[in-house]
Amino acid sequence: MNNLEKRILMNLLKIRLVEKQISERYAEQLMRCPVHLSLGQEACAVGVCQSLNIADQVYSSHRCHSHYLAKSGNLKAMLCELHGKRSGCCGGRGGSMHLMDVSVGMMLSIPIVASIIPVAVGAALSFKLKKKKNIVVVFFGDAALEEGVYHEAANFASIHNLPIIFVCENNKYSCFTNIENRQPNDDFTRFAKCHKIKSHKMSGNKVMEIFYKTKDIISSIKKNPSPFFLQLDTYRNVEHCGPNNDDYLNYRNNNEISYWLQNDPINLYTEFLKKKKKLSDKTLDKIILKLNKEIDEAFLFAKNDKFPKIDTLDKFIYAQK
Ligand SMILES: Cc1ncc(C[n+]2csc(CCOP(=O)(O)OP(=O)(O)O)c2C)c(N)n1
Repeated sequence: MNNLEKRILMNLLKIRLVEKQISERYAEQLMRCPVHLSLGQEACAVGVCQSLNIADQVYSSHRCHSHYLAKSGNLKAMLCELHGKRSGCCGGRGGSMHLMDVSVGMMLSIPIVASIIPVAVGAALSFKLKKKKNIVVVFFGDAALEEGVYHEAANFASIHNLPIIFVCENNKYSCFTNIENRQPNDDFTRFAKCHKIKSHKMSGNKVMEIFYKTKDIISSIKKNPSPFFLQLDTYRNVEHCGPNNDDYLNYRNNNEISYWLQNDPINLYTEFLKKKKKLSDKTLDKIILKLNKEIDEAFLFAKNDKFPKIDTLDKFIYAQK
């Protein structure tokens, strides 16, 4: 395994293992915020973020754990945030849907569907005005395209040739409603073409392909600044919101579920490495053990951290000067 392949593997596994532990520990009720897990969607975050520099910026939505971790967000600060604790990345006030770590370019996550998109476009405008060569990436789900503000922001980005990649993680569902009941087809590149934005639709479960595609997009944006729309088709393995499985509600059929589980992004990648004789089961077990140790320590840290002080309740409501 070369360094890049190893980094990608570590990132994929870290997101998977952190979220597995969140779902296993959730019933203890120490984490009291809702959680929208990215299990099954990890390759989108890792493939895109591995192509970015630290000064490139990422913006995200309610399903932001994978983006935060893929952009190297601090794990302890994330888990403290989920526990509502003082050392959380938002001081314990935001919870799972408000992850940010400005020190590594993970700028902001907002759960109001699509509302992050114009904020990210504003950041791209700022890069342009300051003549910086960096890129903004905004991650959102397929339902965000059904909000008018996506179109307003995309139009602005196109007119002003802004250095932004719109990454749509299409997991086919807006909560429980399938895309077939919401749209005439699932090719969302049409929502880019109408704004004269270049676009591409591909699998969101093949991490290396996403990585190389994003690299190409970035080098083209750096030569000739303009927005790009990337549609990544993927699937969430668990319920829309929460740590459990809600397939007993029958809004997803068994064939569909088993197709996507057979195409799990992490299995696809580990199988690829094993086939090339770059990864053995023993090495994989070792990596998992090491990551789980780091994750256990971070959970313990979060558990032992203090809650915010009550007299700070009305602080931070408005930006501090
Ligand atoms: C403006 C707005 N409307 C409704 C909601 C409630 N809501 C939360 S998540 C969600 C579905 C989002 O689906 P998508 O954007 O495809 O992302 P996914 O959850 O599939 O990752 C909805 C409707 C919301 N948060 N904001």
